[in-house]
Amino acid sequence: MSNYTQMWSDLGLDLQAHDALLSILGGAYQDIFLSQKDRPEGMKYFDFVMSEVHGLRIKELMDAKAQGRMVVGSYCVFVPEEMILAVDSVSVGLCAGAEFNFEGAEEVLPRNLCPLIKSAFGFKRGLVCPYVEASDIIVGENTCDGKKKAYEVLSPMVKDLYIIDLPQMKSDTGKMLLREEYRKFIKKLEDVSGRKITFETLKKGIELTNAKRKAVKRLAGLRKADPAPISGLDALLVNQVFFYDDPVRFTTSVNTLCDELEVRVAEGKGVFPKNTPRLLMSGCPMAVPNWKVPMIIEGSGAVIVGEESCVGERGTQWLTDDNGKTIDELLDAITERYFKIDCAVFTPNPSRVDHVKEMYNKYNAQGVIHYSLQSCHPYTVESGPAEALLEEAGIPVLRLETDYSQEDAGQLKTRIEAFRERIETK
Ligand code: BJ8
Repeated sequence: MSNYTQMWSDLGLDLQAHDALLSILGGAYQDIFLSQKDRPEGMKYFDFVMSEVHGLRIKELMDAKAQGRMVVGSYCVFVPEEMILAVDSVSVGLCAGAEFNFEGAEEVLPRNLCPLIKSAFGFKRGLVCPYVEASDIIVGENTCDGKKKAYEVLSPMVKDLYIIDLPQMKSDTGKMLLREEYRKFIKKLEDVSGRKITFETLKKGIELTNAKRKAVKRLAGLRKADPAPISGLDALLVNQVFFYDDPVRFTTSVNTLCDELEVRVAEGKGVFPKNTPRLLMSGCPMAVPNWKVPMIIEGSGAVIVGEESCVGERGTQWLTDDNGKTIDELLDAITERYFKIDCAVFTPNPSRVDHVKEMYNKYNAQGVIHYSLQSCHPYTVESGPAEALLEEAGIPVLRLETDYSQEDAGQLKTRIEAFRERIETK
């Protein structure tokens, strides 16, 4: 990596802590990703992105800011990237997936909060995330109680925290609330950026975001093949980079990767032998660098063939209809699109289980691993009924609840191996 010390210092990072974080990340990446066999050549681009995730990409953000563009950070797939692009701003995902500075987080938050929230606070309070520090606006959202209340604590720590209120039920009034909130969000973006959203810029924002989604959907479709042409770890990485990278470059790179995978599929080549047990992941999002469970699964002789998650298909499966003729019609289409997201904060939330079933069949999976982060009430509570419904439909389920530490790695491995044996003998 080039020397970005001055840039990090200008952003106010704690350089020593940041160096320590990068060194842990680099080591983990080497062990988990670069040690995989028969990786597609197209993953080299994503290796490069990860090697420069706090370097070149941040430099790009700083260059964009110098040209008068805003950086907008967010923690949830309910924040419409289309709108951020429509004011010529840069959208970055901020969800943190590492157990870093939890002591610092626990000084201002309860200990028994989900690790995703604690990680975001650990990064902020430890001054190690250049994305947070580069953000002109950070967008929070009223989803789970943990995030909703934690944003109150975060607000005085950041430059400009804006909250989108979200409905909790898929009702007509819920949809009206979402539409109104998105209208207010447009106003906020316009006020801070000093740019007006026009029909043309919003349509362009939709097209760019849809292109990204189409590319990752194409990648998902290729994972139907047996042998799997790409590991679940690498596919997860692509879905993680989705939130950070330049949208046009990301789309091109995913499509290049897909071109290569199409050849692999045609030639019957894969990263695991044919008939390797195939698993679907479902549950909480896995933010960078939360790779623990996929690493254990694929190290245990199974392959992950899909992710029913916000870092995965829950976040990307729907396109936004771009046929509207006015800004209002485009806003309606955006609202329709986002209102379909079946996050467990909604009650009831039946379409999520339907989607798991659909993915299970589509990707020829043999079992589902339901993944909940500890203290995540929405997904942990939903996991029981979800398991019952899936098992009733003949779909084997393993429910896991874990955090970002490595302490339970041995126990997880034992349970995952037993589950793999169960689906192999089915
Ligand atoms: S749309 S899943 S990205 S809220 S894991 S913080 S729910 S306690 S991340 Fe999410 Fe948006 Fe929903 Fe998706 Fe709370 Fe659970 Fe923690 Fe979570």
